[in-house]
Amino acid sequence: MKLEDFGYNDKIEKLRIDNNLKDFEIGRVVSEHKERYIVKTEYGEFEAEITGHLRFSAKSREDFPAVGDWVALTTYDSDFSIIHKILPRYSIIARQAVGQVGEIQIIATNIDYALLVQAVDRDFNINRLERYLTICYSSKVVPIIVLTKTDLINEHSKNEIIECINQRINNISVFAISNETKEGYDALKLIIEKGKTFCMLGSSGVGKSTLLNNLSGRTIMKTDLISQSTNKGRHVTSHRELIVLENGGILVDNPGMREVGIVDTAYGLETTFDTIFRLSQNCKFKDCTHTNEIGCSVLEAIEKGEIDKASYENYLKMEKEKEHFESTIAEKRKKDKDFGKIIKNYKKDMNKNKY
Ligand SMILES: Nc1nc2c(ncn2[C@@H]2O[C@H](COP(=O)(O)OP(=O)(O)OP(=O)(O)O)[C@@H](O)[C@H]2O)c(=O)[nH]1
Ligand SMILES: [Mg+2]
Ligand SMILES: [Zn+2]
Repeated sequence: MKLEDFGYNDKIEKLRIDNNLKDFEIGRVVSEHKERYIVKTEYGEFEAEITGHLRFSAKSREDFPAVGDWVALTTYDSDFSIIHKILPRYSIIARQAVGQVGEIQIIATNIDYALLVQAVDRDFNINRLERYLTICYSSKVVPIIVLTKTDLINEHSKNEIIECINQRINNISVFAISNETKEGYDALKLIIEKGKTFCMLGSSGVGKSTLLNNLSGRTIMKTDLISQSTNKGRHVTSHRELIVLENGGILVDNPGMREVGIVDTAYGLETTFDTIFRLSQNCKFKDCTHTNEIGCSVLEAIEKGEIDKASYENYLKMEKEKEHFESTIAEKRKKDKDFGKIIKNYKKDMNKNKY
């Protein structure tokens, strides 16, 4: 396969030249298993590890390769390779790492479009959808909503869900499909362009892998039912994987997510809740929290029924979460800095004592 088949283009070639990486081979990380990576190059698939230098100079998770990355590597005969450098990413989909306060987890990089997959049966949740949207907007990734399992409900219920989305979310394409009957597939296939990378995000069991298998014409990912009795989200897909589809589109499958903690860079919330942000320009106080202030344009709009109250509440929750995340990160950085100072002073003292 050619690199172009995996999404390589002039922009990435320019990055390679600008970063003086002409002497290396170029490949794309298609999956990751605990610091071992599978990288596809023009010459095939290679298992890869990173150089010691990359590992020791890494300050955070973001400095390690992730699925979707373009990397400069040296390949060896035995299908083995060493990654020397990660090319600059044009988009990063990230969330808060589960159970690690103040840590970021990269879901995938260099993604053009995110398919936000929700099943129309028990999974559909508009608040969660706004959460995914925020992640997309702060990642500079274009969101597309995909509702699955339409075979399980009637036309009326389906339209109700679409109406519910339209009331709270603007300007985003919504596709309703069934992986069973293939209803809606033709329309969805039209947007899966050759050379563009799509990433599927959603809870466990909504049909992401089934969709990927159907679109690829092969059984690449294992799929399974979630236990009906315990409703436990057994993570059927256990790792991320990037796959080239029959029609040339590139699709990343992910394990289902239970928690979607935002790591916002302001832009995400501003775009998802653009009406609230627009109104907040007119609030009497510059630092208005839109919760109890006099002269708050947001609260006035809610009063008049111009903003959906549930959407506003969801916004407040995420805004709080964002602030908490930012203050945790700031605290961490300060601690690291203080610790760095202690080490530096210690070294200084050691040197003083030497002479
Ligand atoms: N009725 C119906 N069942 C579906 C549909 N799509 C998927 N399923 C079933 O739902 C179950 C879960 O599908 P998967 O494709 O494994 O779900 P997933 O989103 O990949 O789940 P994780 O890998 O755990 O994140 C399987 O038993 C599928 O056959 C659909 O459109 N309609
Ligand atoms: Mg899956
Ligand atoms: Zn206000």
